[in-house]
Amino acid sequence: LHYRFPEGFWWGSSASATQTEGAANLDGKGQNIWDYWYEQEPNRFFNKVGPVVTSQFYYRYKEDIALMKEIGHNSFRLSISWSRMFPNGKGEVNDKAVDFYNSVIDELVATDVEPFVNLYHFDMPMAMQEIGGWTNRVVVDAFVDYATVCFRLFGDRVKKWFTHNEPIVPVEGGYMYDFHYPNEVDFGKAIQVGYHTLLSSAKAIKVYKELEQDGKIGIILNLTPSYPRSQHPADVKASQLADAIFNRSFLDPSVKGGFPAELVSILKEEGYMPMIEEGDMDIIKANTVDLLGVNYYQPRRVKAKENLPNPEAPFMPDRYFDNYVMPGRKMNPHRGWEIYEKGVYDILMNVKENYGNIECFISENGMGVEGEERFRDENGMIQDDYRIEFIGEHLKWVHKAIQEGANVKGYHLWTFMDNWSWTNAYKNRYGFVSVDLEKDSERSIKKSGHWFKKVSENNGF
Ligand code: BGP
Repeated sequence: LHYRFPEGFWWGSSASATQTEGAANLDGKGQNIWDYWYEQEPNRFFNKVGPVVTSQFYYRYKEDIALMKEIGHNSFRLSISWSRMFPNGKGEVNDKAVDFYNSVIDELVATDVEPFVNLYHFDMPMAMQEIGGWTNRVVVDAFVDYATVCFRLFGDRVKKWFTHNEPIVPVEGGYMYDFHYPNEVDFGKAIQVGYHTLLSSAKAIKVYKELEQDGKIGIILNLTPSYPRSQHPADVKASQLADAIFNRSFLDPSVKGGFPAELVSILKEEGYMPMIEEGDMDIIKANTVDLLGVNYYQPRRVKAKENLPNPEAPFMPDRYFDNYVMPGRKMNPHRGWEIYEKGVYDILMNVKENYGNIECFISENGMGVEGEERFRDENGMIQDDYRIEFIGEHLKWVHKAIQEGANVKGYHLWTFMDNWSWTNAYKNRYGFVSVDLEKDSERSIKKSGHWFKKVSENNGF
């Protein structure tokens, strides 16, 4: 073995409710923003495939959990659907949802696959969006009530909780760059949404601690390490600003209990400070995470604006920097994302050095590929050697970070099985397990799944 990982390393994968469950209008589930958006604008979605056509985890979770075990998972992250638990976002809990999540959790525990449970994965209940979603503080309290019910119902068996997955994404997608509902471009709302999401996380953590359930609670952040085009001070400054806006905006308050000073000063200067109530900052300060999930897909390369920003134009971060495609980099052509394996090491070392070496793990990393069916061999197995290479090359850097003292506890691939992916629907496939939509969602383990089993069994490769 060249790369041996610490004893008890978490090997597994992650997924989310909207992307895998299906049964989107069954058993009392309320609509969430994805169900609604698809109903309104199916053309936005690749091949017009909507969130009802997913991997049918709702019906097939037993089979799926057996497959997880078969490919060496000792842990798996799922999300609970807020709108399944509370069809109106608040009020009466839906008993059928409670039964479903109880059964899933029991099955995972019985199979020795530890459940990691996330509470919010981009899936705002429509009833809450109608009153403004995360722009409205009432929704923060509704989320905390929902979280509290989940802790009470499932906390006896779930010992790893997460408040949010990639909270910057609904900010960017919903209020800056038009790829999540409500797809408005409004930087003031974007900031308020980001702030309220973070506050909801701290408040949920507070409740969790008060319940003394003997588990850990964290947040999952998509960290995109920022690299300047050159060492020219303008490029370096642009890259630092991108880092403050897209990484440290959530990383600093989640781990250190306060917002980065650069971010606060630019928001003040631009007149975009969110509404903060008295006492909020104390809650944020006192309720930081125990555990940090790091999703890593791609770096961010940044250069200074060639033309100075127009001071009259409404503020958007990209008024201060340009994203920069570095020539000659390895790309994933299906997703248009750069593949830069060392980025994962840079993040982990940054967490070690600047964030108190908090316990962390890779909570997502993966490679979406279009048209994988063409790699199916005569025995029906998808020969995804490119995925094995992708995972292996990232794991080498994770291993190096651990050797150098980073407190990294596990690696979860995005994702367990091919699933429905926001506006990209089923275009890019990410799973260890393929889902054949033509054949009643038949599952089959890809070559990478068999490879991962060995990695997990040997605790290295
Ligand atoms: C992350 C999300 C996942 C997943 C993944 C792949 O941002 O947490 O939900 O979708 O990215 O991205 P995509 O499906 O857009 O290719």
